[in-house]
Amino acid sequence: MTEPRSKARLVILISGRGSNMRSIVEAASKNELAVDIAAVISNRPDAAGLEFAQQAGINTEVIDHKQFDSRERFDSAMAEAIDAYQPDFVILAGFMRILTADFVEHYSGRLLNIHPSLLPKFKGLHTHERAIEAGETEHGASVHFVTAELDDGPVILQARVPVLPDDDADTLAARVLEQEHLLYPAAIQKLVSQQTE
Ligand code: NHR
Ligand code: GAR
Repeated sequence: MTEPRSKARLVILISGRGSNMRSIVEAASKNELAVDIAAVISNRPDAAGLEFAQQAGINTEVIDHKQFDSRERFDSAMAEAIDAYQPDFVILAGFMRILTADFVEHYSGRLLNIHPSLLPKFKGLHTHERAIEAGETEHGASVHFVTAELDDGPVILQARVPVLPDDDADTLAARVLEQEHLLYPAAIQKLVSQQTE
């Protein structure tokens, strides 16, 4: 008899609403995604997603970036908290702080982000406004490995949506977000199944 292989462990980093975190937690609880969620960590004490995670029985922590006098010290505190959970993957899900090169290197090949654009288009913030402004007819989201360069790492999976003539940033964001909730669990499952092949 072979020992059952333990599931991949995730630590999820959020800054706000946490709906992508929630889609990952729900996919894991339905066994569509073979992972254990070791912890959810927020840089904002008031992140709405923390409450959902607590109610789901997941370990939560807050590491408030405002309590640190440099990005380096904030990132060191984050890494210490994350490493205590020994994760296989660290998942940025609406995490809004740019990370130092040292942090990114420490999690090389294990650090993922979901970005609301069809990368390499529209790196950075306010992607939906910028896609409409540019007259795009197609927009979407990308799950990518995080590298030191912002929104520049290798893409794992993308989802596409049309931009409709009457769209504003909010209607377009909502259409993209619906796809994000399917995309992120699918991208993580892709990596997890490669890892255990
Ligand atoms: N860090 C590195 N090194 N590389 C990436 O690719 C990263 C990253 C950290 C976060 C997510 C990213 C996105 O998907 C992400 C990718 C925040 C900002 C930003 O400007 C930009 C891109 C992303 C996340 N943040 C401001 C800052 O000064 C703060 C904004 C705020 O707090 O509201 O860090 O879009
Ligand atoms: C999502 O649309 C995500 O792609 C985007 O913020 C939203 C977070 O929603 N991420 C970024 O812009 C990263 N800079 P959520 O908190 O409900 O998952």
